[in-house]
Amino acid sequence: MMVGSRTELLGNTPPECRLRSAKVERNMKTLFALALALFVPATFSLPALLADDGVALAQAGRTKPVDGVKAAAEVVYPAKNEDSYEVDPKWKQVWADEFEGDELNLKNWTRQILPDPYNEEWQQYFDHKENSFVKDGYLVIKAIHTSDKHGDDQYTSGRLHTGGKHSWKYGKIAARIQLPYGKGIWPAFWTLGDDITEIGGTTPWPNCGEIDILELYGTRDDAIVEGNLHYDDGGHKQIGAKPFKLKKGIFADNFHVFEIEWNKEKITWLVDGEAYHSVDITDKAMNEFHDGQYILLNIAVGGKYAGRPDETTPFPAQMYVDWVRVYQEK
Ligand SMILES: [Ca+2]
Repeated sequence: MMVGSRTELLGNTPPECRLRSAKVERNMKTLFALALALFVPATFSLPALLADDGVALAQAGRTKPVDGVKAAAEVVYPAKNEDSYEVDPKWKQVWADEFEGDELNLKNWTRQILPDPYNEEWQQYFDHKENSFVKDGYLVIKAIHTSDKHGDDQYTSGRLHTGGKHSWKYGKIAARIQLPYGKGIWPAFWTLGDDITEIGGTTPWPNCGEIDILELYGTRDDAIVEGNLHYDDGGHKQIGAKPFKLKKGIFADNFHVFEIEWNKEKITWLVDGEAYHSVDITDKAMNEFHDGQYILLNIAVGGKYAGRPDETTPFPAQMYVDWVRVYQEK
């Protein structure tokens, strides 16, 4: 999910300056694009000029409309497919939240408040109960469009984490999730090092390590998920797991189980029990992945990696989480 790219871009300025700089930089970009638009031939479209590099790249990679995007009416939350998850007896469950009852268990989770997030994302994270709540055995996260226009700060969303409450080193970290979909929607199930400065620790990102168990970029393809590792090796390093593509339909159609198996040698990513990628973590520079990590769940909207939502994007974007479980080897 890339926590720290704002810091990376803007260096060691105090947080307040960084927030302001990011906004000022964005406004300057817009003004420049508007001024330019007055003088360039009509073959250049204004939206194309306004798009930042990440979006331009994401769009350039698309040679045809996104596969499988459906009208909101065709996707039903929660889906009714049965939970057939089974775990090998070598694993012992050490923690779980099954999301029973009517309230989010605050002994497990914190609703993070983050009104000006990372990666030029457009949503604001709040602790509003309409953005994250427990109902009928599910944790529901909703990204809500709060105006009739698209742009920065026009959406509220939920970002939940177990930081400061529960973290784990090694094991199997799994969740059964029905994902949101649509252009510019970027849901994730992921982990961060439990000593990260963001929650009051002493280790800045990416030195704390980040394991993306699941990311879906709605702008690219709602049938593809991917995993990523972020760490420090004399600067930010990233290793991407090869993407996993569904044979049929999109991830929003049904619940799927997303998980990693993590030991001192490697991290393996699985979808519905099928292992699709492994990364060796024995390199000395990857010490981040031999320490405690806590779990996060969120829906981002827009951003330089995920593209921008528009009138084709269904809102609210919804993520239903049936359970999150952590196992360790017996
Ligand atoms: Ca449940």
